[in-house]
Amino acid sequence: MSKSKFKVLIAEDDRDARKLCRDFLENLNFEVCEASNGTDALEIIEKEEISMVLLDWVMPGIEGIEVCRRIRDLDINRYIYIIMVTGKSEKKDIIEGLQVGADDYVVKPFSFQELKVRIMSGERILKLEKRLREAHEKLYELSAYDSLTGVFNRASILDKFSQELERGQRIGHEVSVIFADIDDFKSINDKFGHLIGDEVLKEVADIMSENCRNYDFVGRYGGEEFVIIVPGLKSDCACSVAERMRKAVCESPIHVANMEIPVTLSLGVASSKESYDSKEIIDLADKALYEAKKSGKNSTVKSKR
Ligand code: GH3
Ligand code: MG
Ligand code: MG
Ligand code: MG
Repeated sequence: MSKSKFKVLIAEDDRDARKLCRDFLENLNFEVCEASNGTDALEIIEKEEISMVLLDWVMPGIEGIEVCRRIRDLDINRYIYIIMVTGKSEKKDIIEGLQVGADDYVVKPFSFQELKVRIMSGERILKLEKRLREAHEKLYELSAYDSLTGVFNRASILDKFSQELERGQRIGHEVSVIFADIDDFKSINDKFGHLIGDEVLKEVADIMSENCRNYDFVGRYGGEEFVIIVPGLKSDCACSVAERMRKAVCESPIHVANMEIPVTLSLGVASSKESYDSKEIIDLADKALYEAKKSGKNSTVKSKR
């Protein structure tokens, strides 16, 4: 049988009981960690990717019930399945254990047969949770990124822009935006075909991503238009970023399918100095871009408001 992907923590102060549980879990192919008190248990949970905890109640220092409470207060993006395994067997104990967040409750002395089926039921929940989390991540990717170029799509780049504007306003940072449009892209399509045009779009998106900092955001606004959010930069500095991108694109032809395709960009830059309204700033960057087109393309223009 292959090793289970889930790591189980045994939090139990009795050494012999811990050893018995470890052997038992290893026989079931789980990866196992041990803690002999609540403090160590919490430390391990913070550091390691623990999926399930077999949690004793009575332990020196922080007791199991408090450990359980604190696990549920953790800000983590996966589920930890908790089985209280304890000598405390009164109804009120069981109620309290489940109330603070245990998923299951096993009273000592227990049979390993019983523990096994309870662990299996926990494993079913964990597998289900993992599948849901992965599906959720996949959906997020599909909904946030442009499927052709891999950069943010229009909706999410506008979202990022609003978030960055809000953050910039809060911490007193200017946020600049660059609007970039491929020059005469229609004629690239006409001359080389739509599929080659698609490849050019991907290459241009890659070049733009390579030429900004990793806390900048590149997005496809539509067709052959891109938006780059540059937080913390005044518009003059953002113009330098825009110029760097422009030069990186135009200085050597783009290679697609053994062809060399010369590509140029026109860019417009505006910043939060002019407005804190995202639509207004984008409109200003768009107007600057229009100026760049009017004055002969392959250039960067800063908004002059
Ligand atoms: P300008 O320099 O004024 O920007 O001229 P242009 O030809 O780049 O601009 P125009 O708006 O006339 O044409 C844009 C073209 O981009 C037309 C459209 O077919 C093409 N386009 C839009 N989206 C895609 C896409 O996903 N793939 C490809 N291959 N072409 C696209
Ligand atoms: Mg104990
Ligand atoms: Mg264009
Ligand atoms: Mg355009």
